[in-house]
Amino acid sequence: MRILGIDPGYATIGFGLIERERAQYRMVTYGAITTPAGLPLSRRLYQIGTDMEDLIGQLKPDVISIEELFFNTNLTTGIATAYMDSSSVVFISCNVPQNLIGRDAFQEVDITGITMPITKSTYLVRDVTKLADTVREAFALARSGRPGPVVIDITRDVTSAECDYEPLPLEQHAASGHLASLIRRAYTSSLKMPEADLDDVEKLVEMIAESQKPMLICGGGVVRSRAHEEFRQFVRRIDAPVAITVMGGGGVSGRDVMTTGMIGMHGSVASNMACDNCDLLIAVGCRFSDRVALKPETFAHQAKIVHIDIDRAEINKNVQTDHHIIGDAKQVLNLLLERLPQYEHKEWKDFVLSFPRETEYGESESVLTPKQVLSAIARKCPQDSIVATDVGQHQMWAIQHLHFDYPGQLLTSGGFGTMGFGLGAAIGAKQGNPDKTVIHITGDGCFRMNGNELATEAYYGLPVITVIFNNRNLGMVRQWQSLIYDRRYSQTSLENRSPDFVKFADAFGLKGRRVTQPSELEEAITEALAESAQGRGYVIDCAINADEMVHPMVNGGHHITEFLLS
Ligand SMILES: Cc1ncc(C[n+]2csc(CCOP(=O)(O)OP(=O)(O)O)c2C)c(N)n1
Ligand SMILES: [Mg+2]
Repeated sequence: MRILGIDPGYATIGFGLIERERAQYRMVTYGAITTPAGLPLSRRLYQIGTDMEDLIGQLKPDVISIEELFFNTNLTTGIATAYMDSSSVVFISCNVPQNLIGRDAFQEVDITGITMPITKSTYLVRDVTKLADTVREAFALARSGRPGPVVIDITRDVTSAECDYEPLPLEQHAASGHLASLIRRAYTSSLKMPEADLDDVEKLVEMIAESQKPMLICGGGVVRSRAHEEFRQFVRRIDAPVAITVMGGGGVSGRDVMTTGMIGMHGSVASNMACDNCDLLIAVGCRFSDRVALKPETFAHQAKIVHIDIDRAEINKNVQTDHHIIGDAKQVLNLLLERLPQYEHKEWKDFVLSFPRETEYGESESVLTPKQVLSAIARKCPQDSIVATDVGQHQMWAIQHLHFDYPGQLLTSGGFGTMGFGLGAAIGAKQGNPDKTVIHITGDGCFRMNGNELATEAYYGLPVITVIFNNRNLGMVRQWQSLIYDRRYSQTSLENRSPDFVKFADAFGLKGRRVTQPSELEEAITEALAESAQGRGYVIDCAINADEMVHPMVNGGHHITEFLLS
């Protein structure tokens, strides 16, 4: 942080380094190993640490993660998660002394080689005089253009070497050292924010004028660029319905009357029908993943498709488009807003909004349903609570039924689908947002992966309300086995294999409650909120039916309105 010339933001660090910090790691870590609360934060398991950093990264950029030797490989899942969801995280790893590099020394691993395909860039620092420059460059790279992870691997001798360096305030980094020449030479490099082409903007203005049935997709780029206000105005100005991708949650309020909910595999009928019938589809900061553009050849087949994205490499990658604008979502939307008159598309909107935006699941007084759990959370918890999810059916239910109002309110692993992401994410979110209630929505499968991080939560007093959707199954996989594989269930049942989650919480000194009836929900949430206000986490284990499914569902590779379930 000193090298970066900024206040300690968010930093986590492995145990070993904390111990060695004073003696050896001054250059890298001096003043950096503290959270805003002045806490050094260590984690029990290194992979979950990367999720924490990713999450803090989703909330605020510039996260630093420092690891040592044999933990390096444990970072890879977290790095891939950050890469797929464009989180700006700098990972600093420590390798063997440079005279041992390439000799298969104890715990040596070529981490820069391993992580090259899942980072924006990697650095191996063998010379302490290059360290300051490298750190500045790595942070600039992680933050700039399309955000993403960067790895700096430092040989052990460098971590204990000393040299003089010139502290530079953040504003001067771009003009210093190697970074300055990189930026000078950059043409389209991610170090340079692309400037939107005004002709491209004008062309889209014309296309909007010609459209009778426009539709928008709000992607993760809107969230990353914090362009939610501009996006809201854009929606109003062209009077178009908006579908939201998983990563776009909070880019436009899920409560907004113009939103049709999620699009794609588990998209709402309204979103998927709108996509199928629109004459102009404008996707902002979305990469048309296979979960959205399930069958690219027929995706939005009646529409001209326009892609607004910061990353040129995304254009025409998954879906063939008719027009594109390269640029940061906020900048492009502002340029559009300056040029666009007010439109009205009442008939089209009425048509789209006549389809269901949310699945109506039956309510029951005796059996707990996922919708009842989520409705109780929405009713009882503050509206601005941060929600971190794991991966599976519970993730889809949460995204479908909880409505997110601002960027960073939903924290989830979209691109990589990393089971076990949620708890680290939630702890990271609480650390960065001590005044907000943080809810961790998880499944019985995911919670088993990193549940031991309750220790971190309890030790540092970072209270998270964990809500387990306990269907005694790897439910999402079971759903596929039910619907696509003719009920040939294999390796998805966790029946009689799970711990008692309430006792599990108790083992970490946290309270919990098992809920089997709808009537017990409110009391459990009330108690959880009271515990959370006292700085203690809480676990609610909700027993739901194993046969609950995520509706709607379109099978991968199929046309977007070919619903297996509606
Ligand atoms: C590390 C990892 N392993 C496997 C998968 C495949 N997978 C996706 S969802 C899922 C089931 C998750 O089970 P659970 O946490 O109980 O959630 P549920 O679907 O039951 O709500 C699995 C196995 C994955 N995404 N990540
Ligand atoms: Mg489950």
